[in-house]
Amino acid sequence: TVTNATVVSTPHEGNLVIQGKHRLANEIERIVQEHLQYVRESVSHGWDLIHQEGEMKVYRREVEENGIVIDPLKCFHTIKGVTGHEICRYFWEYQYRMEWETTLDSTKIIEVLDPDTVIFFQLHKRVWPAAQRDSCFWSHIRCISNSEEDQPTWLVVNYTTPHPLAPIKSPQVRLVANVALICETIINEPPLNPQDIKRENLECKLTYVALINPGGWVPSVGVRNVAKREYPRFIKRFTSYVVDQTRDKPILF
Ligand code: 16C
Repeated sequence: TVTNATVVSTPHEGNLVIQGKHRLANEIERIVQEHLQYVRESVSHGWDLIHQEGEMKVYRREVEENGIVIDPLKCFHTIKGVTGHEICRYFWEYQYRMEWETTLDSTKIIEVLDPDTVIFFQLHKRVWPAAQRDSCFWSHIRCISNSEEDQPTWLVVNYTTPHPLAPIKSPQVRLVANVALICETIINEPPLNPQDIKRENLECKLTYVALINPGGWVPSVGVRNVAKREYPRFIKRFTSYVVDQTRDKPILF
């Protein structure tokens, strides 16, 4: 029996699955919309370009709250040979995470809310002399169709949530994350027949935003140095990982 007011039907292996609206559906909707707005805001005053390499540009805004660094970060990149769906899929899927994530000790899924939404519990590498951080967040992948002709926009949002299976245990400190990866696919010199699109015709425009609150005091200079080094390293490593993984596979539009 479906008791919730709103139900959606999704095809799964040829059957229709009726899903009730889960407890986080409204929050997810709100946060996804916020990111879609935020991604359109340009980086102007207050944003510093902290790293530039080829097509990649990483910006941050220095912000502190009660003496704790919570600098928002925005990264733009263009990657040849992959689609936005591929980039988002590899970022969202649990099975690939430890192959590209270098700042984690562990990751696990503690709940599946629907086919596109799971809850992760992660243990981050310790940055000396600060206490080790962990995180618990819902992770949602979504495809947004703009029009019949255009390629859809894909996005993944990772957003902190409490969970009974992930109690906060000292000495770990729980960080607060609000991260989004938003990708558009561009088809260059499109062949007349869409079936003939090759990887060389593809380009993915990626925007990555991270709003991280370390959840407790950490020396600001240290955090800013780690962030300046680690975000560009993550973007480079993760995107080349996806390029390598998909090179000889059929294109996932
Ligand atoms: O978005 C990324 N990864 C996703 C899947 O894991 C997910 C992650 C969200 C949490 C990101 C917070 C990372 C802070 C961890 C601090 C440990 C850094 C260890 C470095 C050791 C060499 O969305 C990709 C995330 C890429 C993270 C780059 C690191 C940024 C450091 C920012 C400083 C935060 C405070 C540190 C407190 C000690």
